[in-house]
Amino acid sequence: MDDIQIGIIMGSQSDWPTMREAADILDTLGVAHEVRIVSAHRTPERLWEYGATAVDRGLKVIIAGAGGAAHLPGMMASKTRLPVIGVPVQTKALSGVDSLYSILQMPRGYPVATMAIGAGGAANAGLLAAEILALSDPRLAARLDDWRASLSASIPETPQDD
Ligand code: RP5
Repeated sequence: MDDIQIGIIMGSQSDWPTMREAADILDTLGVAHEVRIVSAHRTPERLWEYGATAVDRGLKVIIAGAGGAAHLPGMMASKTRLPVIGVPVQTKALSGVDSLYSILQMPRGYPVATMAIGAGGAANAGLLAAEILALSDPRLAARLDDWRASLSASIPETPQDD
């Protein structure tokens, strides 16, 4: 694998089962990445440090997942000009709609590319990050094309009985 260009961050250890989906897809595509717990509320200095150094460390895209009052993706977008992809983690109380709205409704000037709630959203965050890197990496672009063709080929034309 090449230099680490994608950072996956999440607000809590409890987000990892969801955010692992992003890491797994990047592993499948052979994209180097790092994974960190960075909480907007519990470790604000860690958040600030991560955002302040991300460009100089060579990161190109940040995937940020959080649940509930999910301020991590937006705060990270306020601290770095790198593209931030937000993943709303599903919550027990409000099923992740709280996470979704917290991440989605950014003020003009500080975009966060917001994915769907939960594991599917995390997987898509990994894919979107890889697609961004593939704009300037033809070998990764070829691997993505293969992955997409393989997914397409796995879908049957007709439904089967159980
Ligand atoms: C958020 O609070 C985290 O992103 C997590 O989704 C949620 C609950 O965190 P824990 O109480 O499980 O640590 O900050």
